[in-house]
Amino acid sequence: MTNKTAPVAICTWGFTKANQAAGEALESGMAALDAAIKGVAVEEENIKNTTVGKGGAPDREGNVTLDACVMDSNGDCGAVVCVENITNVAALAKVVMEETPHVMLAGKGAEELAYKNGFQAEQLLTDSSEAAYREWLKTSEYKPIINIENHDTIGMLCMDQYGDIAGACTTSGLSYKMKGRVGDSPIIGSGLFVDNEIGGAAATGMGEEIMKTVGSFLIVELMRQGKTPQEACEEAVQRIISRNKNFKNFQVAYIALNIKGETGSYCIHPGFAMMQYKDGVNTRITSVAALDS
Ligand code: SD4
Repeated sequence: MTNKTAPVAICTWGFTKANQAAGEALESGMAALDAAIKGVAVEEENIKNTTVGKGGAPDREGNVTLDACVMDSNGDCGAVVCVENITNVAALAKVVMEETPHVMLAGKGAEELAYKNGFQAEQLLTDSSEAAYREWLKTSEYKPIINIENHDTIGMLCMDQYGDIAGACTTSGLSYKMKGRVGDSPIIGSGLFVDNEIGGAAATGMGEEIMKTVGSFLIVELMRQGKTPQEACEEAVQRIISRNKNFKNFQVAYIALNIKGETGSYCIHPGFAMMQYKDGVNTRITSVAALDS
């Protein structure tokens, strides 16, 4: 049975090409999870994106470590954290989901699984991210900065022609993070959550704050209670704001999609946008921000 509103793809930030790739894949009949992985791969391979995949900013010791997760419409999920030398970590998260009895693999274990499954080792630190890192080393000032400078994680939700929803989320995390630091993006329920009977949500921004409120799971549960994707995203952001006097010092942004194909997004600071592919049209939607009002 074909869903009337499908296919739909949404993703964090203004990743036009990534969302278009997912939308077109869905139009051609690809399943939601594969389309989401294909879409986010565009940014994983984009060396100009310094917070995802190849070209991602390193940790404070100069190593690029990537985090990703995927969640399928049947509730299965997979995740990898702190992975070096592999670009397409969302695809690797799917391998964890399908080929292992586990949900999450870290570091070397995840990397070895990648090689066993045909992934190639790649140098993730590009000349320009190394140059930026060397510049950063001069002050070594660690200050997670709002919006533009170091947030560009891609979280994507897709609804395929059958109305099934799945998602992927992939990142290099915060620039110049502590060695071993893992944020929300690969944590099921925080950076991404999907319930095929309700919808899905994905997050970007300050992972520590998203994790404390299990943001994406919260949004799906709020939709279960009858909230629209927009209302659910707003309530999840307000939850963080109401618990954190410091909220003006960081960005958190959410996107959500429900089974009707309705979408929503909301953030703390202005400057966040969601891409939406719907009815064959890929649109950039500037998100309303809590600090707009
Ligand atoms: C993290 N949420 O690791 C990620 C960072 C992010 O765009 O969204 N960057 O905390």
